[in-house]
Amino acid sequence: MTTATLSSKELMALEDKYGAHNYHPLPVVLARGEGVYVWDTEGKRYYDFLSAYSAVNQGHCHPRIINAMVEQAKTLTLTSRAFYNDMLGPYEKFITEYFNYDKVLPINSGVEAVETALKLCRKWAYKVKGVESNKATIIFASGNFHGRTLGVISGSMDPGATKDYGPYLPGIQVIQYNDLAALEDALKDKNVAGFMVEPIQGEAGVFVPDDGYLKKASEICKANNVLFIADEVQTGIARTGRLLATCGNCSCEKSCGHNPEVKPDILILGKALSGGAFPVSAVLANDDIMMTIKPGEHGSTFGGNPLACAIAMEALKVIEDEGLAENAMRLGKIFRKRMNELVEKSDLVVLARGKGLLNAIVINDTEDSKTAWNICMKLRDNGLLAKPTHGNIIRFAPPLVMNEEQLLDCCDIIEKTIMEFEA
Ligand code: IF1
Repeated sequence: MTTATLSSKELMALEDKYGAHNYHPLPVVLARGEGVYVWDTEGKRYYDFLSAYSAVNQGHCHPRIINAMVEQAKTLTLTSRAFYNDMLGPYEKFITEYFNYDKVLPINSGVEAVETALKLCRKWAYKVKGVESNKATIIFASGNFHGRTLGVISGSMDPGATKDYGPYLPGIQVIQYNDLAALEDALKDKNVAGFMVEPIQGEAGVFVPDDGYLKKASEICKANNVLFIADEVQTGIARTGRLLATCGNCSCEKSCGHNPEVKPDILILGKALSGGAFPVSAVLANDDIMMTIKPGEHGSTFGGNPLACAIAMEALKVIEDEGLAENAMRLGKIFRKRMNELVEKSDLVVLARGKGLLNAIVINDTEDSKTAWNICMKLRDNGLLAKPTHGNIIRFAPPLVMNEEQLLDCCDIIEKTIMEFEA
């Protein structure tokens, strides 16, 4: 099937010569994907344990999503929002009912949705809460990752993401993640308009907060008339074993967004909203918040385009029809059990953590060591692709269409690789 005439080595050399050096990829050149698998240019098959940072939850090239994409691409792709299009209304009705919000603001990339949420929060602060002009503050949590724009990195503590990009946007304050007292304290300032938080911090190394943290944090926000803004770009769409990570322990079977443990005032989605087929993101909120933005006050050429609408609708239907949240929940438990056994057996792996199929293992070495990277190279050789985060942490996030047999096979590969490495 693969028709590439260039070798992996040649293709990597092209990227090195002609592309900006803003990435340092694992040396493998992928040419094809299907379900839980990807193939390199030489035809070697791998389990994908990154899923494009949880964008490919529905699996690579899901036939239903690709079909919706192709059919819509043949019909109408872009009108801009200067005119109506016949896909946007149906999509908006579908997604707002799916997640139980009054309104959606459709946009493209994850960070654009985060920016949209920040702007919406500020608008609400001035028009509804009554914060004095230009005084609004939004609270971020330490260790956050919300994307790459100047606005968003202004709330980042990661030198790699921020260094030499100043001056930064004012009106952002960072508090400790997973610290309710810090939140209570920050919210004493009447100019605080919102609290932006990832239900599980992905980039920080799959850091799961204490049970009850999100619920309590949202209650503190409510009591102080502050918007609770959930960035579910990475954790959302079934990844953590629920439709949303903020669904907590709600037992609603369909889309547990109908009866969540925590209901964010503003919900941010991206990545798997398209199953990885196309950049599609969304901001959801109720009318009292969303209606503060008027015509001409925010937008994007591609936001809400018919192609994105068709893809996202199908991608969300696949999540439900294939029971991917339940599958992620079930397989996640098996995976962590196996990884915890590995922690017992191995001196190299000190900790396994996560929820659903968003997991990580912590390697027994310093943050600046190459050990995790070298393990990922060996995993690659053994047919499984994963990437270190923060030096000594390896994130494991396979497509949610994985079955138990495949998962056990993957656990064997990881175990074998770690044991080889120790030997
Ligand atoms: C890269 C990390 C993951 C996100 C959350 C917003 C965005 C992201 C919670 C922005 C994006 C991506 C970006 C990607 C790497 C990846 C990542 F390691 F950098 F942190 F997933 F863990 N909110 N995360 O995780 O979405 O604009 O990229 O669509 O290469 O920067 P985007």
